[in-house]
Amino acid sequence: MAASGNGTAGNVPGEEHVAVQHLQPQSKIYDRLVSLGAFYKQQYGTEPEFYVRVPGRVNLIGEHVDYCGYSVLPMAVEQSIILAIGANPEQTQLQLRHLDGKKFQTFDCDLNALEIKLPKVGGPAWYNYFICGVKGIQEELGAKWRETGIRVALSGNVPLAAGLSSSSALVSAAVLATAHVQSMSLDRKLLASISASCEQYIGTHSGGMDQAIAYLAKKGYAQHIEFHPKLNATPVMLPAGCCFVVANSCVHKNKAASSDYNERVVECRLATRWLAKSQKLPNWQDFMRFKDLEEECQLDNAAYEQLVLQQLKQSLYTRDDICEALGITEQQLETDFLTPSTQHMQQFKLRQRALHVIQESGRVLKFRQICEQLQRRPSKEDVKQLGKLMQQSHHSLRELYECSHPDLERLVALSTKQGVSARVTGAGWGGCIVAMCESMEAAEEYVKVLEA
Ligand code: NG1
Repeated sequence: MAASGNGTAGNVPGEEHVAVQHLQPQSKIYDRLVSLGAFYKQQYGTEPEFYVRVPGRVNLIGEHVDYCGYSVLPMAVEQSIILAIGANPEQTQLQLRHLDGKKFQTFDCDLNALEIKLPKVGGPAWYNYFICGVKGIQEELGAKWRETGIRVALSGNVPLAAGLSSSSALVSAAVLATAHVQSMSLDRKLLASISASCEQYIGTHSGGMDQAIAYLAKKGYAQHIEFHPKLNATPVMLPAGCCFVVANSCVHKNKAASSDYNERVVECRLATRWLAKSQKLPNWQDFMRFKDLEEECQLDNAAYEQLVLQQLKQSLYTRDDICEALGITEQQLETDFLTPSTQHMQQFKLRQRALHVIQESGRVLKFRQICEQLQRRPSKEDVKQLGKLMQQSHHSLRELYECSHPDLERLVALSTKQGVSARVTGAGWGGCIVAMCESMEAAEEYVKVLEA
């Protein structure tokens, strides 16, 4: 069973279901499946009933916009999480075994008493991501949840804390596996939404990009994923001949162990509320996401940018500034806007964050449009435009969103020197860049330079 690739049509129009496939010995991942199956048998003394595979992803453009309601353009990578699963009706235990047992400790707990433990310092232990997924299905099923134990063996090769969505691949895999054990219908969009909601138990107030691409990726395409008015994915063919290279700075950034990501989420929510008030909307207190405000005020991208420049100042906002302008108390600021990990925030950058989000959302639409144009008629100039959009995205992430890292900058500088357009991919502050090379040969040369 795989949460990427082509799905089978469901019974309900518009639904696309995860395909349940038979193991193909010629498949690229067959060897991984066989060794994971053997590990499962060694651990539990019986064969697994089924496998689940969920890919990591690389986002080509549209960074830090999903939680503001805007669309993104990711694609799946080959690296994936694979689970071998079996139900155990005799008891109600969740049993987790990682193939790399030296790094990832074994975990057992009762499915009726799931608890996600978030440490004060450092990131959560790996099995918490799995628990999120099981909890997501438990909540979805409510009284329909069937008591049965779940045995799991896991193999993963998505680089950790590298912006390639290893955490969401694990959460989404747990959701898919649990849904199948519970004989639920495997509608991709529903499972993607459940996965996005339940990953919030980890404490990161992320959008739904990673979980959406985990379920909606299609071989040979990037996906333009929209969240508004509802989750939707449109396959986008990338320009013929171009090669996208993902390079890891090897700086680990565990989002759940820092407040950087949630701080940006908070600033975006505050900026939205501030702008909504400036527009004298009767319901201005309802707005939390830039996209909803855009729709309400029927703003196009340029008008939105102007609004940000007119209404938000460059310098830092204090708590007092915010409370006074929004007519709220400090306590309301803490309960309505700040998350548990951002209670310490004293100052906020609103204009810079808002500008990035609005401009980046425009770049995603342009990127898709140019890709579609390129399918109709090849043009070197258009390919160059795609590279420019990636460069602008990176510049904005560095300057306005402040989520780059000196080692990422070194990679980007090396790329520019080679005439290759590159940008940080994923949340940033470390992790990977994605670079666009205009031919396979150029990519080979480029990779040699990076390796050197
Ligand atoms: P990564 O890079 O995998 O941590 C995070 C969020 C995405 C998105 C990007 C930035 C999670 C699970 N994912 O991805 O939703 O906001 O950052 O574009 O937090």
